[in-house]
Amino acid sequence: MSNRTFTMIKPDAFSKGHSGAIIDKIISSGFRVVALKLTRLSKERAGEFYAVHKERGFYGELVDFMSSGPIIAAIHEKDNAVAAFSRLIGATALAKADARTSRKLYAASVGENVIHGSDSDENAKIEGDFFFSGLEQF
Ligand code: FUP
Repeated sequence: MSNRTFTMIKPDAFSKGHSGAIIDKIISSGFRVVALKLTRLSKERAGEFYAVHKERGFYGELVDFMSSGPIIAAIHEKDNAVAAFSRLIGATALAKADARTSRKLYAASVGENVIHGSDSDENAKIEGDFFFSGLEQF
């Protein structure tokens, strides 16, 4: 089991003023910051990141949304990071998201859901590499 996961704090978290509270929760829950940057995704890069969903009906909307404003991309470290982080942010289906998770508190819909968390160790590595390189030094 890997101890790293990858996250993006999404454009809706910024436009609604929740990005600071979301980061605070991540850090106070014991996730160390391995790498973190404020950046933006072009439509092309957003499409590439979510390429696995390109046949889905929501793909165009997802790409437009993810390229609509700033994001924070980060790699975090903690024991059993992928599962622990998924619990912290709450389920994609909001009806199933636990109380006090960032998604339950701030998400407007299944699409505008304020934060991404990797769903497997393999994807955490792929997604981290999509934004950061040369992390061997950390
Ligand atoms: P997650 O693992 O929580 O990021 O969720 P998924 O991989 O299932 O979906 C990726 C992104 O697609 C989600 F962040 C939101 C978006 N999505 C929709 O917009 N509509 C849907 O019906 C399902 C997912």
